[in-house]
Parts: sequence; C-alpha cells; structure tokens
Amino acid sequence: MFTRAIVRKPCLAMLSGITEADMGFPDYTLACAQHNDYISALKECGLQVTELPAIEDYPDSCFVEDVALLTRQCAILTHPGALSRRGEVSHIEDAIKLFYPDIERIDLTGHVEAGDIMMIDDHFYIGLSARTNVKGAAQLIKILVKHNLSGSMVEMSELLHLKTGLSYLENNHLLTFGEMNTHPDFSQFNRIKIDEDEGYAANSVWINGTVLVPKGFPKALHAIQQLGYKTREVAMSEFQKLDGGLSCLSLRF
Ligand code: CIR
Repeated sequence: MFTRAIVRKPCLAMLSGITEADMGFPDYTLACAQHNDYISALKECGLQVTELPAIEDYPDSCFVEDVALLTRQCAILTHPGALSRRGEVSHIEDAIKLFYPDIERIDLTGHVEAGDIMMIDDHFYIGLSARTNVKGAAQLIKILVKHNLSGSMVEMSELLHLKTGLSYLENNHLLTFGEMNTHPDFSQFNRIKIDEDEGYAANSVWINGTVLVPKGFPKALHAIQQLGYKTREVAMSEFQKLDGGLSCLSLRF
C-alpha cells in the first residue's frame, strides 16, 4: 500500500526537455491540465499528494521519479545519467527530507535514474540503460542490502528506462513490452504483453488496487481490466512527447 506521493509541476521550459519521441513540442497549458488530472487520479487512489513548484532551470524536472528511490526502509537520491538532469537531485532532496530522516545517495562515480528501477516487494530490478550504469547499480544494491532489501541488474538495450517497458501490477502480473516480453529475468511472472502499437501503455501504475493507465490505449486497458483491476485513465499526450510515462510523474511511497 502507498499513502503518499510527491509530484512537481511542469515548467514552461519543458518545451526544451530531452526527447527522442519526434512527436512535436508539448503544449504547456494542456500539459498543466493533464498534470492536474494526474494529481486527481493519485488522490482518488487514496494518496496524500505533495505538490512541488515548477523549476524553470530544469526542463525535465516534472519527471520526479528519476531522481530518487523511495522504499519502505530508506530514501536514496540518484545521480542521473542525463547531465541536464543532475541539478534536479538537490531540489527533490529538500522535499524528501520531510519524510525520511536518513537519506542515502548514489555518488558521482555511478549513474542511476530511478525510472530504471522496478520494485517487487523487497526486491529492486535495476535496468542497465543509457542512463543507469553498472557502477551506479552496484552502489544502489549495496545500499539496498544495508537496509535488508535486495537488488539485481537487468541487461537491456532498446528502452529509455526499464519501466518504459515494464510495470508490476502486483499478484505476479507484469505488463511487458518489446525486449521485456521475452527477457529471461522475468520468466517467473505472468507477463501481459502489450502490443507494439500500444507500447506506451506498458508504463502503467498500480496504486492500492487501482491501475492508472495512459488514455488512448484500448487493448492495454482491456487486458488490465481482464485481470480484475479497477482502472483509471489519465491523458498523457504532452508528457509522451518528452518520452515521459505515467510512473515518471510521481514518487509514490
Ligand atoms: C528524459 O529523457 O529524461 C525525460 N524527457 C523523460 C524522463 C522519463 N522518465 C522515466 O521514464 N522514468
């Protein structure tokens, strides 16, 4: 169960956020409206939401998931692989301090973005992507073990972040896309394979029994509903233009 979430309002500078989507520039007004609806969806799932102000210095700063990992035992600040995102970390630290007395951190010798980390109970799968490297993942595993948690590295080559192609929906159900459909590390799970034309919906989010699903992906929505979950669609078009998925917009703990 989760009780809280932290989000950060998108900034106008999001128009120059990192992207390989080739879907055009986001519409800032629409992005803010979608972000507000996202916050409503979190609240509908019973979360108390801390809303942080926009920071114009960091175009991608609304994607708060990447700069910290919040677990039941500890909080860990990451060191993003993307140079333009590293300054976001100290800003999220200020918000996290209110909830976690001791904060661990990935040091400058390694890279980790927490979009590459998928939690399943007390185990954390860490994708080795262009943003998260072996040195960062090794540091992270050491910290997790210190807190009686565990972690393992996942080889990957196609996706931006691990959770771009994976979402754990609890009860052994795992949404998968692309290279994750057949990845050997996840063979023990019931994989629900998302079709190529709906790949963006592989990043959906389980919160307290409800699954938030990006709007406009009917096959994925139906497959999730068939598993017995209540679903809540959230329009995400403006964040998709920046390669950002549903999970990236919040830290849930
Ligand atoms: C980036 O490339 O860093 C942002 N434009 C999108 C980050 C998405 N975060 C995530 O998938 N966890």
